[in-house]
Amino acid sequence: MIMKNLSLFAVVAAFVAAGALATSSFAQAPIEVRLKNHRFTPNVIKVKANQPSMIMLFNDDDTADEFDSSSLKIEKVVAGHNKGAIRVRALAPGKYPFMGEYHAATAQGMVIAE
Ligand SMILES: [Cu+2]
Repeated sequence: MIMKNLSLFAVVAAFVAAGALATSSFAQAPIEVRLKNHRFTPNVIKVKANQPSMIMLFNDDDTADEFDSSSLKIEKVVAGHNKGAIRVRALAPGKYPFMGEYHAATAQGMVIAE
C-alpha cells in the first residue's frame, strides 16, 4: 500500500514538473506597452529573435488606435481605455517599425529582435 501511494506520488510529481517546465519554456509574460497622448511607451520594444512574443497594448487614450506594422504583418485595433493582446511571430534579428495608424504623426515605435 505504501509503495502504491509512493508511485502515485511520483506520477503526480512528474506531471507537475512537466507542467512547470512547459510554462517556463513557452509562456512568456506579455510585454506591456501603453498608448497615451497618442504616443507609445516604451516606443522601442526588444524581443528575443527567433521566438514568438506577446505585446499587451493598453490604450490609455479616449480614442481607438490601430497597432499597425507592415513588416510585422500586424493590424490590431484597440478601443480607447481598453487593452489588446498582440501576437508577434518569431522574428529574424532586425528592426521592425510600427505605428498607431490613426495617430501616425506621433504614435511611432520599433520592435527590435536580437
Ligand atoms: Cu492598418
